[in-house]
Amino acid sequence: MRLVHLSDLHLGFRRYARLTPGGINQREADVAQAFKRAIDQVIALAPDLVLFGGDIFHVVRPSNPAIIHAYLQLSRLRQALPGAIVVMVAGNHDTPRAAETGCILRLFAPLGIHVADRVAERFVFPERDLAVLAVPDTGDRPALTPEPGVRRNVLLLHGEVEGVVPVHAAADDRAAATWTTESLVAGGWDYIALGHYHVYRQVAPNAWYSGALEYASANPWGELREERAARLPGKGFIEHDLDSRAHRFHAVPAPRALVDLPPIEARGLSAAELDAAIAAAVTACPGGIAGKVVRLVARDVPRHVLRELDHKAMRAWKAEALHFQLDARKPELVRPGAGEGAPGGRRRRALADLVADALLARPLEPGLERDRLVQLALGYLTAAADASGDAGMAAGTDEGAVR
Ligand SMILES: [Mn+2]
Repeated sequence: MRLVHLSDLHLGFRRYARLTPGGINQREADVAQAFKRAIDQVIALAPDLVLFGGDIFHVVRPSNPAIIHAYLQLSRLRQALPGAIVVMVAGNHDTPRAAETGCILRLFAPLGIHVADRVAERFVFPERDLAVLAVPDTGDRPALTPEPGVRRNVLLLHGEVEGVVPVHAAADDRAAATWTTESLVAGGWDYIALGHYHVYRQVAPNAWYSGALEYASANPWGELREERAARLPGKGFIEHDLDSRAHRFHAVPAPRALVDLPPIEARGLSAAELDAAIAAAVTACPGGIAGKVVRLVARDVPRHVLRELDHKAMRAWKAEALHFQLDARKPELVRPGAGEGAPGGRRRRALADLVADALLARPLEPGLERDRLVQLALGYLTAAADASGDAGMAAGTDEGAVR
């Protein structure tokens, strides 16, 4: 029995001001397009079971176009795969704070989709020897125990697994229920399908986040960085065989490129020199920046230099890209004793970033707290720098993630 696990569609997500010719927010259209592509791929795979891990919509009251798109795509899925079982849970984004608002996911139940939107529900399919415990992100915390006497037991849950999601990259701005890895795996499930974290990640031998289908969080640059560190091709979904345990991540081709250009170390540069460095970075972008979402970080930019930059050139790039962001950062405070040009300071800062990146992406043993691990490692780096007589290192993961 093969399942497909996808999550965090965030239909109706909007960002930036650009509209399509039809008047839809361009990023909203991209997110819709990614979902359509994913449904195409799922239909081609023809699985026995399709799991949606929540955050189907970005907001509790989605727009009519977002609702219609979701309905059409899910109808298409049901018509193409009439024999497949489809189960869906509500995520934190789908869940209204006031019960009387009601959950829009109910709309999909008449399509033959099994929806858990208020409380956890157990869906048992005796003819398939399958049970799915579906736990929405509504505050309901059922006992996570498999159905006795059934060969295949699946847990579908939207929530945050403690120690897995990096604090700075919290999947989104709304709090989700948290669970420990131990509480999830204790039941001995055949498969645990998780939603909430937007980057594909294995949490335990039988538990995975599928990740989102698009960069629909508050911090797409953190997502990109984590994907790079984990050597992921980008967004996608999971295909998993409950009998053979064959497991595969299917990438969904991104409707639009997000490009985080290599950061510029601007210390000591004049405005003209920084202008030239920015122009060079933009020119070096493979395939150009047209239509892309582009960020360029420039570190150590004093206010007066920022003011004097060539804003006309900047406007041209903003017009060419879907979104162009020059993320100019003020000089960081250095600790007393660190000279302006502390030798190797820049190299060691890069090392701190590298270490933090690797630890943020690394699969961890259950029970380890990721943030503590990162802090500990950065602390060791600082201590090593201190011991070697250099005090110029600012330990920390800058990256505008917490901005
Ligand atoms: Mn989400």
